[in-house]
Amino acid sequence: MGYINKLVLIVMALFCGSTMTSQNIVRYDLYVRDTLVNFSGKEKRAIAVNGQIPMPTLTFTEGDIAEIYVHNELKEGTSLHWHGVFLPNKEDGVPYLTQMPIAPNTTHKYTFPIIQSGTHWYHSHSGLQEQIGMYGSLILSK
Ligand SMILES: [Cu+2]
Repeated sequence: MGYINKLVLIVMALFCGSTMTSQNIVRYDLYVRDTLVNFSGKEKRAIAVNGQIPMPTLTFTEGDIAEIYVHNELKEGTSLHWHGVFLPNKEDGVPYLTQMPIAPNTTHKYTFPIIQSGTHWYHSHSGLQEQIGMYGSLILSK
């Protein structure tokens, strides 16, 4: 085998290796629960995810595969929309358009490859859930 052929093989092996190591599966589990907040002397219903408002900041690196498990512990349907993120349409999180609502006491898995970088946000696309706590940051690094 010639020197050039060997070089081509080595370069290809390096390239494939780096491609494979960049395809990390990054998993988050989000537990969606009713809660009460009191910001002004009066208790109001709110929704906490993993016990917090806003929802947890999700961090990914370009090239990752996102796996986000949504555990709906509400008494109503929910959904998550990944604002401004390029993804397969079925993962877009718009109830009755790209999926059915995530039913109470069920788990839904969103999965999509991260093919961009930037600071984004994600939110519920069901009713007024976004306004009462279901919004969070999405950090996609280079
Ligand atoms: Cu949005």
